[in-house]
Amino acid sequence: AMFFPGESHTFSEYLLVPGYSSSECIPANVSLKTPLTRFKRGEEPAISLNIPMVSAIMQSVSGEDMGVALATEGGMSFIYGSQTPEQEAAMVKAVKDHKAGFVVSDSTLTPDMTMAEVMDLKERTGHSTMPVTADGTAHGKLLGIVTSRDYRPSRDDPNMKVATFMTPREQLIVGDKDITLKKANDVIWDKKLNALPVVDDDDCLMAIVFRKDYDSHKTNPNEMLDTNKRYMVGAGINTRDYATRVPLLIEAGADALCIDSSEGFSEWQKLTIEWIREHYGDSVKVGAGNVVDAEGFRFLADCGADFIKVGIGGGSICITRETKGIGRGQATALIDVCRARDEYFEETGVYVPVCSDGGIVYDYHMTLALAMGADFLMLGRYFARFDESPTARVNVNGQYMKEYWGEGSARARNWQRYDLGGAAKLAFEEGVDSYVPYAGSLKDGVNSTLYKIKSTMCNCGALTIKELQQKARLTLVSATSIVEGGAHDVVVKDRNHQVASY
Ligand code: MZP
Repeated sequence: AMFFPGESHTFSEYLLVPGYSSSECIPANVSLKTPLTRFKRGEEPAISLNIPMVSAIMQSVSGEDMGVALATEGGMSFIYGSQTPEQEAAMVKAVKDHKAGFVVSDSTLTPDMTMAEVMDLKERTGHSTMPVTADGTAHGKLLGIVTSRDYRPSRDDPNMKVATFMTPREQLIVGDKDITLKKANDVIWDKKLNALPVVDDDDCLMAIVFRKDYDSHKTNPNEMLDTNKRYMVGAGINTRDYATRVPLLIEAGADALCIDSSEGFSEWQKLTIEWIREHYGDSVKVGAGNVVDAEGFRFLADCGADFIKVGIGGGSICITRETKGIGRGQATALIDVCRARDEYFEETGVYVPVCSDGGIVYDYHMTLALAMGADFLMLGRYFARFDESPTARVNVNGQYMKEYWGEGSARARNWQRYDLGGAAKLAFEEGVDSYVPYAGSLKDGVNSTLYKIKSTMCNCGALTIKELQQKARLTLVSATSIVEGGAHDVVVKDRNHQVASY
């Protein structure tokens, strides 16, 4: 047998040591843009993400609502493949057909906020819209908000939804434009405007409206939509029925595919990628995985995978390590694979993005994974907690939970993910069925996480993910220093605070 030197470690065993940060290094200046697909030196990737997050290829995570919500924030969902090709294609099409409209900042604003609080919120969430008052300055008091319930089909164009205000106002000033409302509930959306801050006579803001694709962490508002202004969405495939599934998914408009397998260092993946290249050339983008070492990476890179996923056994619902004894600590696997990715780039001039899949428990784990070299992250449990995941919200002992089950559980019966040839069935379980604490809307959760990531990047003196990877200084921590990192030697009053890891 060959023994890998040293132990394999996981994210919780590492910390970042801050580096010098200049006065330019503020969260508002951080870009989280990152490549999704392979590219040659000096060229741009065919697909980039504006935030380094994709949602897991799982029944309990990635359906239509997740697809729309995550694309809105600048990431991408991979619709689950453990359904018929027709069902999966219909979900992809539903995301693609979803009209990119306008949303109202209905989640975080409250009617009694002061202007200072609004500005603070703007800073923390990265929302681009500046509240503007009648005289064009930014002051006043927030009076109310418009919610998404106020959407109505436009009278001019029934395919377009517009915000209608439920509170009657005579005079509304938007930047340098005057808009006069004739009566309550009149449509006041002006298609030419990106943002529509509204004030009443007392210099009080009534509402802040901004485009869905108008957050500052998206460097170019249009980048999250492909040329027809449609949401980007990915889809999972397997190594069995690709000849049937892939054409349907491409026809439905999938932007990227990903072979969903618990173990990717296999000829099955090579055959799948070869089939795609034979039928579609490079026009269809396909990720592969999962692998946990340099050899596995190089194999899939040579097969032509557009991106490569790392991670075996680290998923929150995964019991593969217990049942089969295979896997590797996620941090060590990621560091090893990212080193191989960089060597491959040096050698061939081709950059193959690496996705760290599974095992993220705390928000800071995401920053660690990016610092260790990941280009983006695939998250299951994290997204399962939000309103937009396709599972039921249930009350368990007085606490709201969302259901979350593994693809290798008896409930999902995704035998293709664990397929090693032979009979088409799930021989034994590799995943569990579980609950995760309900965490509200994806928008709020993701924005709070991104702000933490950006703040830590600033502490490391980095304004881009590439810069973070170059500048990050990481240290392994001892078991006792992990204890030191939490609240210790005090009696914590609010126990919830201790478990509120987000
Ligand atoms: P996590 O974000 O919940 O920690 O992990 C999600 C990842 O776990 C998925 O993207 C997938 O790679 C993996 N997964 C999904 N189902 C199972 C299973 O049933 C699994 N064992 O390991």
